[in-house]
Amino acid sequence: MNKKITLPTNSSMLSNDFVYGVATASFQIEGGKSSRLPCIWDTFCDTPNKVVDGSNGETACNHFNLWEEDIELIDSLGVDAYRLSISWPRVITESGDLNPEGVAYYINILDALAKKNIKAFVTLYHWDLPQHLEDKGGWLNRDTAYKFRDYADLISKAFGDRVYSYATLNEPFCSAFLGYEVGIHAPGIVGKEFGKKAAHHLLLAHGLAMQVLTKNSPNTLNGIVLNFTPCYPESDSQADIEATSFADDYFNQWYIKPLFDGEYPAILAQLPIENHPEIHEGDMDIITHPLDFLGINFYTRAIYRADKEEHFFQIDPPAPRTDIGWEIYPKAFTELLVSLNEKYSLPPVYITENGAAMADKMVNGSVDDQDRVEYYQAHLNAVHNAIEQGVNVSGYFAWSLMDNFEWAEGYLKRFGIVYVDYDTQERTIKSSGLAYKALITNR
Ligand code: GBH
Repeated sequence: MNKKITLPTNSSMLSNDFVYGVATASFQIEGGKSSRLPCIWDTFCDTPNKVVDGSNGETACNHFNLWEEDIELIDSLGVDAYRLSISWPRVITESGDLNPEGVAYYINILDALAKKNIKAFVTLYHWDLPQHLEDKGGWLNRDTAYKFRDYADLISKAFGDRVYSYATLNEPFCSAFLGYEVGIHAPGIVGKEFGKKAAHHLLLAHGLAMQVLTKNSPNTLNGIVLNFTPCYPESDSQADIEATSFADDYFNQWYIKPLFDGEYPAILAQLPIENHPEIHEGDMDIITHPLDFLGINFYTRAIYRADKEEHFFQIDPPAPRTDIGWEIYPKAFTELLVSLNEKYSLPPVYITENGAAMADKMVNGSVDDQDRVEYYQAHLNAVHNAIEQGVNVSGYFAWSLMDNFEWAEGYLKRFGIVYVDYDTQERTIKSSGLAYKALITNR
């Protein structure tokens, strides 16, 4: 039985102004490794026992060579927009100049999208830091923020008016915490003293890039993409509630509060001094640069209890879960959007990622992923409910266009609405892709 994705007939999400898109990221799909500089994910993949299946981004979905047919595929889904990221090590040389071949690659993509009237949502940093910058300390080195500004400056000038929206960073939480505190993402650095320092340099990089984007590209929607995993207490005991609030400040509010309020959450005072970021005078003014939009990525929630030694303890997610083990809890999506809207004066919000890994089976040439269709249905309803409660949501992107390199999970987890056979590089639109297309085209 083919389930449909439906929304109430009066839903603003059925307006033609609401932007529907699909999203990808450079390292996860491109391959084409030999024509760019090495990045931290190349190094991480080459380090034993970091990526579950021992894979790497050398070929990925071979989008570096197959981009033309992939744009036909995107167009065939009827979407209004495509969110892609630029590989910094593909477009900037080690001496900091533009690499003309790398730039031409993306200009061809942007021009092909324009021909099809597909809005380009460009993310400048989706985790593929040039390795030569990591060799000088990466995001622990304040100078990397200025290197990022220079890259944003050069690339936005080169792209001219081809871009609809720029996001500076994708999910600085992941770069800072997963990359420099627990080390499960590149560059794999471990230590509580590093995470918040990296986070501050990332946010500084964001603010500096916003300054040049506003100047070079005043007509694009310029902003940032943050991920949120809303925190819920296991019980209504005071101790569990306090532990949960600490976790929320540490993982979620840490990245949004400085953007709007110009300060980190008050729990900063409870962190040992050696774990503090190094904040220079004027940094917070740079970080609070006004945003044209806020991108929000949502996948799941997390449940916490109080702990004797640590500030909080995250319990195993209850069922139902996706194939990557994350709980399916769409209500948290509505509650997140409503609570952010209460706490901050938000610019228009775009849901820049939402989706699910499912254990897809290719049977007789098709993938009937009704579980993923249900996930999309429930989460689109959740966005609709938030809009009903006053949140200004302007668009929604499915993560992901196609199955791809799922970071530390390698190619084992599939998030696509299009199936990828990695042996043949054949793409097959899944039932979820067809249902998404029907929703968009029948508006
Ligand atoms: C995004 O990261 C990325 O932008 C994208 O590249 C990636 O492919 C996609 O999502 C899918 O992973 O341990 O239960 O508390 C999302 C990263 C997902 C990190 C949820 C925190 C918490 C799950 N976040 N995760 S749990």
